[in-house]
Amino acid sequence: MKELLASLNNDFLLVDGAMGTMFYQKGLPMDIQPELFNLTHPEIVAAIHQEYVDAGADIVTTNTFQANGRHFKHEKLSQIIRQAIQLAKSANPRFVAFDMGPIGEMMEPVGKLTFEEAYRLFKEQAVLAEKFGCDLIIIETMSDLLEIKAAILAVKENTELPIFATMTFQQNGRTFIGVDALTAVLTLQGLGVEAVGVNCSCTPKELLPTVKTITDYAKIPVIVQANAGLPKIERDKSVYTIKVADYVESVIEMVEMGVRVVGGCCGTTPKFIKAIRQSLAEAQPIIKKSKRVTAVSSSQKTIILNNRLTLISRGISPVGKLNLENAIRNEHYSYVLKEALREVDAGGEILDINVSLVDIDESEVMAKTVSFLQKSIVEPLQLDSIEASVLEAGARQYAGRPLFNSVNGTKESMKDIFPIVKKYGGVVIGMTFDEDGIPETAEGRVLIAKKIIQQASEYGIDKEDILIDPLVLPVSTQPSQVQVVIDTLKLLKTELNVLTVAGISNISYGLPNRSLLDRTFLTSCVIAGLDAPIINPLSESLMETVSTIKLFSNQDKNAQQYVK
Ligand code: HCS
Repeated sequence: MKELLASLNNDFLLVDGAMGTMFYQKGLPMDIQPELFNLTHPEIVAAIHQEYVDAGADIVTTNTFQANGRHFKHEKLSQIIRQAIQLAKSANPRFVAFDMGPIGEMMEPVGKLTFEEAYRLFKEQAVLAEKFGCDLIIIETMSDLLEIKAAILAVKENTELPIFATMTFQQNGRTFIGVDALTAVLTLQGLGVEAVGVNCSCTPKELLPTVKTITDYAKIPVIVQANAGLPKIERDKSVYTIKVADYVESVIEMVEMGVRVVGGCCGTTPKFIKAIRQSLAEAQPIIKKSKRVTAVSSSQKTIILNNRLTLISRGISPVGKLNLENAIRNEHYSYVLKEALREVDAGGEILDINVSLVDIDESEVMAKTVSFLQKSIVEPLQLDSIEASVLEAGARQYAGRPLFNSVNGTKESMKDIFPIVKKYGGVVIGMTFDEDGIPETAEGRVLIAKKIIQQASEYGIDKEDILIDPLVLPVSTQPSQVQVVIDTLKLLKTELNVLTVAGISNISYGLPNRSLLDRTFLTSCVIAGLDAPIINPLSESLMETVSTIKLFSNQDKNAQQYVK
């Protein structure tokens, strides 16, 4: 493992090319599961591995693309995986990667595969792969962020194996179920894989824009295994027509973008791998500085919160909403969805989900709510609970990069919440109070913010993955509150340069004409440095103010939204 990680961090790693294409070229029958060839034609599988090693591949990939429990009973699966790893080892490569492809059935709601079942099947494979001695796992050809997440968690929670994770993008930059490259790279690297990237589908040239997005945002090594294009039928035979030299030319462009793990996918052969090896001999690995942004995602949409006003919708919270409370309690998720849609249609860009009610299993309801809402809602979700177990239940099944609401400066909260934020790779809101309560001064609140950021770094959480909440108390009971919040926001910007979030309507509790107070407060906070107000987007007057702020801050180019 150490040798692999050292090469990964300092050098190029060359992965092999296609396996299926090689079977086709060697005339093996195409109407049986190719994973069975490990048992029926071991000499051919071994010879293919050897050809790739001879061509210069550092990593050979086992013939196990769909060696999973959906296709094989456990006993047979175990035999196949054992033999596949032995055959790969027989070629004496530097590293053997266990190949883990999609289960072969669509995830819910398009198909019937549940997250738990996918996890179970991936776990079965991963445990066998580690037992029989592979060096790493390449999870590949994934289109669904939830499926690849199930695979990553299954490998990480049940083995010690490093993971390279690749998804398959079409020329339009999305997987065939709609995941874009930015969302994929942010979500997958958040989940703690060792390398992230793309494989299959397009030629390397067609993949260049997708790869550019990935190399721009990846904090970890990037892997690309492109196809030799799409096959054409010539004289009843399927052929790939791209020339090796053209393929390698685009690979070199990718290397210049910072890609350091390359290999081939469908249509590529040892000739391609040999040519890449030769071209890498003259290239220098580029260790690129990635763009550091604060970003949250659903499976189809990433919001980068830097340099813009982002509206977090109060969203799904039963407080003061009896119908919603009843719906959550009785698990009427279609009602919950209806409420959620009202909020996002009104302009909520990130949707808060809070299901804390007495007498319910909050974790279970959080998981089900997230699962249900994300099938219909494109906006990223903010998981809201003070319980780490509830946040984890939501994050586990979330197909994206969640916003966690929240951690605070108490030792207990940081100890409980940070591991969840790190494991599931989200962004977290840090509330500026601790064991001693809420400081009365801006300086006191900023000190807690510093403590939160410092402690988060011990868990490997970067500053850009934290939003600080200066805490808003009602001005009716805390007359100096507005000034303290404004001063805290200013200090958070000047001293910590951190992004900020605040619940706007807390200011007006207990007073008449709340909307006027909220609007005025929102404007003042944004001028002081508030990035992400938590608001009720169904309040028309507040949304009018938002549109004014967007116009004045030049986020509404040519006043297009304002004049609507
Ligand atoms: N790695 C497999 C599947 C690619 S889509 C193969 O056949 O080479």
